[in-house]
Amino acid sequence: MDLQENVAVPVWTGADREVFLEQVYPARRPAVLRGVDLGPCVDRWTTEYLEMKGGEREVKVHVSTVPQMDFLNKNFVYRTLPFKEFVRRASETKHSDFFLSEDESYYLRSLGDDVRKEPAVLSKQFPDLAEDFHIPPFFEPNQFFSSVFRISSCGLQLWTHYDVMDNLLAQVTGRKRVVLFSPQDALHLYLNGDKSEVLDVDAPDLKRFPEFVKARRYDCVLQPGDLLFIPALWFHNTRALQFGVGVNVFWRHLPADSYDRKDPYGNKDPLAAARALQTLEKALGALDQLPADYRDFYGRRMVQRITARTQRPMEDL
Ligand SMILES: O=C(O)CCC(=O)C(=O)O
Repeated sequence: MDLQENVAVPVWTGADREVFLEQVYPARRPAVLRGVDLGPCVDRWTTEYLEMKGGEREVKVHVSTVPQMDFLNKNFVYRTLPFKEFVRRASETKHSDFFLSEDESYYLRSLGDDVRKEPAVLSKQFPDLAEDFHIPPFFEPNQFFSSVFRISSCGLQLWTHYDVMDNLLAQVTGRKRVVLFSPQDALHLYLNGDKSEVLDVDAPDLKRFPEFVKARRYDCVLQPGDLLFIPALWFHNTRALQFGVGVNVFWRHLPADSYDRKDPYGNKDPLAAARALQTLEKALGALDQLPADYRDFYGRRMVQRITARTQRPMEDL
C-alpha cells in the first residue's frame, strides 16, 4: 500500500472574528489564516530587538546535535541560557560557544514561572515583547489558557504530538512547515502517550510502522505573519525552514471544569477521558482472571460495544 495523498491545509486570507467563528472554526479542521493583524511583532522581532527586549531572563531550552529531535532516544539535552544568548545561538548555524557541537540546534518552548503549576503566559514572562504581539480575538478572554514562545534554529523538527486544547500557532518570523494528521487517524500513528513514535514523517520506516501508510497527511508552509488554527486532538509536526519565532495560544474550548487543573502544558487528557481510560484498565484487569479463549471472546464484544457507542463515521476527507 502506498502512502496516502497529501492534503493541502486551506489558506484563508484576511479572516476576521466573524469569518473565523462562522466559517473556519465549526469545521474543526486545520486552517492557515493569512493577513490577520498580529501587532507590531511581525516587523519588530529581529534578533537584535529580541536580544535587547528579552534580555538576561533565563530560559530552559532543548539542545541537540541533529535537527530532528527524537523523544524516544532522547537525542537532546536541556540547558539554561539567558534569553538573549539563546536567541543569538538559535539564529546562527555555527556556534563559537556551544554545549554539544558547533552546529547544534536549539528549541525554546517557553514555560510558566512555576514550571510544574503555571502555564506559560507571554505577558508574565516577557512583558516587553508581549506588548508587540496581539492575540487575535477569536475566542472569549476567559477561555485563554496560555501563550507560549516557540523559537527554533533553522531545520529544527519537533515530533508529532497532539494537545487537548484549541490552538492558534502564530508564526511571527521565519517560515515553518507543518504536517498534521486527523484524530481519526490516531491508530495509524503508533502513539506513545501524546506523541507518535513515527519520527520521520517524510521517510517513515514502514517495516516498523506499516499502518502509517493509512494516515492521511495535511501539509502547509507558514509564512511570517501566518496563523495556523490547530483544533484540539489534531496531531502536528513542525519543521523550521528558517530560524523563526512563533507564539502559540491555547484556549479552553470545553467547559473549564473538563480539564485537569494540574496541567501547565495543555496536553493532559480531559478528566472524563482520563477516567474512562482508567476504567478500561480495570476492566482489562478483570478479564485477566479468565482463560485466554474467554478473554478473546469478551474482549471482542467489548471492542464492538465501544465502537458502536463512540465512533463517528469516517468523514469524507
Ligand atoms: O511551532 C512549533 O515548533 C510547535 C508548535 C506546537 O507544538 C503547538 O503549537 O502546539
